[in-house]
Amino acid sequence: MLLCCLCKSRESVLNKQHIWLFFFIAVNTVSVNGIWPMPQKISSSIERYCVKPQSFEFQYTNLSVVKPGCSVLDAAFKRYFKLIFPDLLKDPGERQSGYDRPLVKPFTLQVGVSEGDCDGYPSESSRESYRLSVASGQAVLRAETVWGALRGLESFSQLVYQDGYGAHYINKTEIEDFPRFAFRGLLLDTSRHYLPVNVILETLDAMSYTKLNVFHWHIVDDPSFPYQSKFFPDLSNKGAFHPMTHVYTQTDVRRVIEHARLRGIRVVPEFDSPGHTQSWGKGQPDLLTPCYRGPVPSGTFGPVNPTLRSSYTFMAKLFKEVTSVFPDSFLHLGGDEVDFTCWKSNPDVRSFMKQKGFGTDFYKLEALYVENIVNITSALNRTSIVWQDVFDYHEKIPKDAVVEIWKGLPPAYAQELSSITKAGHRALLSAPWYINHIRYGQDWRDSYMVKPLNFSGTEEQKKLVIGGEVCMWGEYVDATNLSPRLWPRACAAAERLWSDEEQTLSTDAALPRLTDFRCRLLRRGIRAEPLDVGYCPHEFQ
Ligand code: CP6
Repeated sequence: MLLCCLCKSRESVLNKQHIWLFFFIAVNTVSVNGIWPMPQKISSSIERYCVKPQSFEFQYTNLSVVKPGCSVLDAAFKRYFKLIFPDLLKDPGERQSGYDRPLVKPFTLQVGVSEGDCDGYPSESSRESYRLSVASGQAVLRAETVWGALRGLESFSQLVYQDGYGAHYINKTEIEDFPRFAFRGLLLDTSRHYLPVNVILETLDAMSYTKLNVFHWHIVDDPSFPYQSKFFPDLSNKGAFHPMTHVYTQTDVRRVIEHARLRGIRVVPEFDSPGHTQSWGKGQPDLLTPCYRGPVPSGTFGPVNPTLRSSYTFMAKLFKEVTSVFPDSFLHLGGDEVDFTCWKSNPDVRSFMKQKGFGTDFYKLEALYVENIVNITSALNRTSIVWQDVFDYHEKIPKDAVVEIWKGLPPAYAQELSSITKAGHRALLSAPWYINHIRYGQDWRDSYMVKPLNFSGTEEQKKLVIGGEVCMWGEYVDATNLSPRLWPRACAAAERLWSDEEQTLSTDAALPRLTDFRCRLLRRGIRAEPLDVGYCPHEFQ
């Protein structure tokens, strides 16, 4: 006797005619290993089980240290129910009273977490490993932390597939999984264009689907200052594109951080200085360096004025606020692309240089500035991340600062990885993943082929590479095109940063899996662009 996976009535036992139908459905249903990024270890069988929304349940195992009431997992169970059964519009109450309930054997996903905190934030040391075992009528997911359980729930949700008739199945499967790198980031730039909070939240959703775990929020820059500061409200009142509609209020920021937390995503803000600060000057009059044309001020401004005490007291107060709002232990200080032209033109800066004995070496001045704000950051108990420029110009930065590489093609960034880690710094790689750059064709293949540890260095040096980031700079990106530009292209880097390199060497092998995953993204409401000619069973409406 075969049980029917779609039937709702008591006639759920198949007759002979149905068996042919069953056979037809079985051979017409492709069950690919749909998990993206590829788990470290997975074995699956053609034995499959039917999963029905009417009788599917998440449960905490008896031994689980975290129990019902755990904010992270309770919320995740609700989300993943909807993701697993996307076309179920019925409310959960109706599920319980389904008339076929007594006949249908429930399928449960038992989740057990061995050490437990549900109210904290994911951090650089969060363990994200999990084990998942799917057998008849039951699946078991075990993880050390709720963050690992979230990764396992995502994998479980991707194991469930539908046949052409809409019935849901899952194959017998064993998974043992953990990330290759701890830091798997995505940079969004909300200064070149304002991104509405909902767009950020949706991006966080998609990040969790692909196991990216750090949202690097490049929140302010030259064109606009949308962060609404408690201490310095004029920064956004005068520096945002619009003081009311194009700002992130304290409530907005808290929503983003909580949405991210519930998905195991860290939020690392970047307040880039001393360059890239034009918008700051509008609301903080003496912060930027006045540029001179000959002996007179030209009316334009340059980087933050490194010669004034007031610049540092301002930065200290701003960072004190920022670290009280953003709980992450990392703070990105920027430090990239400092243009010395304005400093050179300013007579006060020049006499400060003389007094300090810097001669005409403006890198020394930049170094002094960065040293000061790194110290401010350390005093607030935060780890600094800086762009590679800061390291390249031999400034004194503490060993615990993380250096992010953004320049160059393969040999150049490999060389940079080598020298940064040789100096004992942790390194973060983003140079090969500037996916705001687009070109015709399957450009995700370039991102996929990156080998982050392919540089000359000792094992100790390789351990200092904490991961990488996909960067979506915003000059040509706003809410209209963010999603299709990001997805599925960012998935290539996400797999490179999570999965075992040896098992994911071929882009040709990845293509059908990524094509499948892209359809899943569409099914989940993410506007992911196509990889090539073709169609999805459920296309974007
Ligand atoms: N903004 C800031 C940018 C860039 C950087 N910093 C950038 C530079 C070159 C390219 C893309 C982005 N737009 N603040 C460099 C880290 Cl190709």
